[in-house]
Amino acid sequence: MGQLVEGIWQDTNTKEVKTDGQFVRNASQFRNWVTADGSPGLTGKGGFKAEAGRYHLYVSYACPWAHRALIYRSFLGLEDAIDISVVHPVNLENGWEFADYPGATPDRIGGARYMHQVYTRADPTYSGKVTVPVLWDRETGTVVNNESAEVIRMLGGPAFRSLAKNWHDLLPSDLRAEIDEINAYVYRTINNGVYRTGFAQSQEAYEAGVAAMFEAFGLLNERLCDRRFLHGDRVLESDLRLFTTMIRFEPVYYFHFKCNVRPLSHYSNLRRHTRDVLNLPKVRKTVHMDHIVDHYYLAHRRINPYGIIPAGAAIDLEGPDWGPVQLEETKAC
Ligand SMILES: N[C@@H](CCC(=O)N[C@@H](CS)C(=O)NCC(=O)O)C(=O)O
Repeated sequence: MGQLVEGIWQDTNTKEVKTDGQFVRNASQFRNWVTADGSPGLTGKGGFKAEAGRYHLYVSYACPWAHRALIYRSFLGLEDAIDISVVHPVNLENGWEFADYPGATPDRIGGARYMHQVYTRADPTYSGKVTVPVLWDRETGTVVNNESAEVIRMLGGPAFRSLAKNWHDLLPSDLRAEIDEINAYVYRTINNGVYRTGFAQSQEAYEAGVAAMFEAFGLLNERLCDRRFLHGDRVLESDLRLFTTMIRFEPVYYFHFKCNVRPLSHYSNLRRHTRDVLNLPKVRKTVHMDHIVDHYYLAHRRINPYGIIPAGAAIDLEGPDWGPVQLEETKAC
């Protein structure tokens, strides 16, 4: 997949697979925060004041982490305040690229051909992975933050509140501890768990990943017996973070990452939760299944060398299986 080494792109391994075959994700490096007055946020330096039209998001429609940011932008009505550039879904030896594909765009800030040029524009000696999403600041010409968990806290937090046309509190303070706890568990077992399973290079690492994931499916399925969303009757941050993985589960992770202990339909409340979130109109318009399917099956050549797309990946999001949930389908346990 490649990475930058002191500002030079190299098509080399990112060393995220350890000697025991376990995939361990590298930490994101740009960790500044946009704040209401430009003072420093939780980490990094200050100078990033929330202003309409100043910030830009680089995303892939395929990527579950970038999808978090896209959902926040749509859900909160930040489209006019924050514009986007969308990469081609198939990142090969040059990493993410701005190229022709339905829905993809040029680099709207600097006209780069590759995403790694966006990183070196921010830091000419950057070393590390070139990932999306990236929150870019036009004014200082740099990356503010490339960690999706923090980007969504910024977009949903006080800094952008006055710029959001449809502001909702997705992180109510009375539920904050519970949300943090669920997020950490879902990240470990599901969001990152699918990668831990799919990128495992030993039987033991694969089995550990898949066992933890399906145990989590069981627990969440039970939690969702008597409530529509993870914390009750309104969508909150943890629902949206769970969703970006679960919407990719049937078409991609089940086959491609061998997350196939049981079909998702076995976990009827969890599947219903995914449908419920999908059918929020502001969420549905952020889901681009063509980008998702092409990315995983065509870009991950090490685990799918011939780029064969399995027949079961053709999921019809417009069909009855993924339409709005009828009340009688919400089962109490
Ligand atoms: N921790 C990052 C992870 C982002 C990430 O890994 N994005 C993937 C796409 S799904 C990527 O850009 N990968 C390119 C690479 O690893 O070279 C976040 O959540 O923002």
